[in-house]
Amino acid sequence: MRPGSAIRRSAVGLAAVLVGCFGEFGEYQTGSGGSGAAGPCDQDEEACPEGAAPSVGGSSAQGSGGAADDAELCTNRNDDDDDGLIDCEDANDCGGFVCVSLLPDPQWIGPLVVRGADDACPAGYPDAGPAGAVLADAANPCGCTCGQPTNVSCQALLTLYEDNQCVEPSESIDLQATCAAGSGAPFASAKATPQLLTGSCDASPTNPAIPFESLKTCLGAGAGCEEGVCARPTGPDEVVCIAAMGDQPCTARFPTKKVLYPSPPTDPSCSQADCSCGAPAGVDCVGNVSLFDVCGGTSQLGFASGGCADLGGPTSFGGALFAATPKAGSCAPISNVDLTRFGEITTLCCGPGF
Ligand SMILES: [Ca+2]
Ligand SMILES: [Ca+2]
Ligand SMILES: [Ca+2]
Repeated sequence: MRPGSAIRRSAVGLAAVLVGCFGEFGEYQTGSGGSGAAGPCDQDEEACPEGAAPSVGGSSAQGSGGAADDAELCTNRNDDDDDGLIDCEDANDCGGFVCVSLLPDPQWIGPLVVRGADDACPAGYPDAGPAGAVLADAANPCGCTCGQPTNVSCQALLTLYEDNQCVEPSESIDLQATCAAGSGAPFASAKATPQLLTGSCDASPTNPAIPFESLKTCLGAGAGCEEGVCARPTGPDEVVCIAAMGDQPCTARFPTKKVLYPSPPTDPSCSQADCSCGAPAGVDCVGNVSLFDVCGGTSQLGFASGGCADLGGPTSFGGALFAATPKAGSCAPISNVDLTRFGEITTLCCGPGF
């Protein structure tokens, strides 16, 4: 029985594999983190025979009758028991583990589970992944809000029909608040479709007092799978993350983004350049079309935008305008922050467990 040598060997092997496979993640600590004084079963549930408790949060009690010498560890990318089978390939020893394909490309590592900075890593997720501080409820330390839309104007596409039920279009005119000349041709019905012409919102960057929380991640990523990695199932209630260096977009599988800062930014110094607003959306441009004999002349008739207006017989006009009183609407805030100015950040993308 050489439990100490088993742990030492697996830790060294894992360190080499992680540095080689994950490149920039080589800085993260690898290995089980144990002293080597206890047997594999005491160090890490992976060292025990599998199959009884395939959940991260589950008990580590296996009652297997003691540690095997050089037992297979299921997430260390080594063939620990020298039977030619690595991690998930070693089905007898790693039966509670599954092959999962979770990583969008090789720059990501995972699966990771998140724990408090001082908490222990759970069984099956023995290795230290990225650690640092995250915002409790956002990815970005600079807030961005948008005021109500201002300088809003609307136009309407006026379509004229020869019939009286808006079936046979004859011509179309863009109408705004100033009178546009008409062709003088007769028509029997009309429809005005309003749309937003101009408008904008003022952007307000904020530099809020943000609660950061310190966390660590625990990596469970073995080998022996044709696709993906060998991992202990977490159960659906566990939050599982993947991580990559820098500011990265998240995926549909792991939609919740957290930016992991090496240390909490004490002074984000958010400025106007960090925040802008999208075009107004949802503005109600409903209004009225007025038809004139000539522009500047007397109003001949009017109708509301939206539906078909039956004008009660052949009608012609020399000028028309659209008057709207735009209401409501809002602009989406756009963050322009380059998060990398806060140091060597890591993106965590998190989603439900498996
Ligand atoms: Ca192994
Ligand atoms: Ca093996
Ligand atoms: Ca084996």
